[in-house]
Amino acid sequence: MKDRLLEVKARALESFGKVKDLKELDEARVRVLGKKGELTALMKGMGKLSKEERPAIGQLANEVRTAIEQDLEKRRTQFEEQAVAAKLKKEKIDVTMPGKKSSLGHIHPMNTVIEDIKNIFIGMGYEIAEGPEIEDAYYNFTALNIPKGHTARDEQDTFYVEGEGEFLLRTQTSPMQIRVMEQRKPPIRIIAPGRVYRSDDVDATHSPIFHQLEGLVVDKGITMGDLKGALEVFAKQLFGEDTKVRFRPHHFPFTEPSAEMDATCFACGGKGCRVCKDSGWIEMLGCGMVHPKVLERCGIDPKVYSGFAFGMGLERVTMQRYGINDLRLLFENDVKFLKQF
Ligand code: 2U9
Repeated sequence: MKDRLLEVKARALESFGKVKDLKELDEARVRVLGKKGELTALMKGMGKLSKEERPAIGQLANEVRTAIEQDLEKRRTQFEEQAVAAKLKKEKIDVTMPGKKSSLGHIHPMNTVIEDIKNIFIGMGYEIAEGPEIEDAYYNFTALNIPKGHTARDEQDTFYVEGEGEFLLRTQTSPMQIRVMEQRKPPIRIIAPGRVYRSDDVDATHSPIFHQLEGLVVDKGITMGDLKGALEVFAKQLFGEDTKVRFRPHHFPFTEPSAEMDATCFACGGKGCRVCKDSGWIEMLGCGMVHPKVLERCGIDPKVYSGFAFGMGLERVTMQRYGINDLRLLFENDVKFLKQF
């Protein structure tokens, strides 16, 4: 029995020395210490020993078990330490490496222009009015003195929405101002920025979806002088204090008299350059005194109140301000283009 115990111990320690990982070590452990293990089987045979042999053999058996368990523990620890070392090596973080730069986003140039223009008019006491993009034809045309049959109402210019009544995608933000005049009595000072729609094919200067900003002032004693003064201040604050403006007679159904306002080219100061096609002037917006019929239809007495209004295309202003020559760049979302701003 003594020889067999020593033989089991030697064989066990030798087999533990050959295993390659924790799994194989556990399999070797079971072969020796498991229910059907070699040492377990030997220990079960202890009952056959004489009373005189049992104490010495029993002590040797315990020494053999202890030696085997200690060797197992030593190797288990080695494998676990190797595993930790390998993990640390694999997941090593070099804290001296430069951090990954998270790229910051950029505000779209259109949004910069919209915020700048809103802030200029808020500084002059205007409020912001916003409203639906799907509009009733009444608010988009009739209330603006654009009667049925007017070319602006043609389908080749306007997106109509199928269904009850006559609904469409608004072609200008003016309907919002009609709604305000119906709901509030003067004094009114509002600007209405927003997306508008016209049936146009996309090219360098046209898009079926574009952005407009319109303004409306209604109060007692408002004159064309107030219009020119407010819009001159606007142009100077947007394009610089040296900017000059001029007004050219024009016609809109919703204003009378009407005008178009040009500003001196911000790129050349009015000397003439490629941006302004050597004219020295850039067309900025349309404007005029609100037509009395438009006031009347909203329940505002044109004999007591008067007002002025203006409207501008925001893509146009953005392209002028940043020297962008193709409208499509503003909505193709090319990051290389947008990160310049
Ligand atoms: C009400 C009464 C009058 C808004 C105005 C313009 C002149 C104008 C165009 C500029 C370029 C539209 O984006 S664009 O194509 N607009 O020229 N808009 S006066 O007049 C109004 C608005 C609301 C109740």
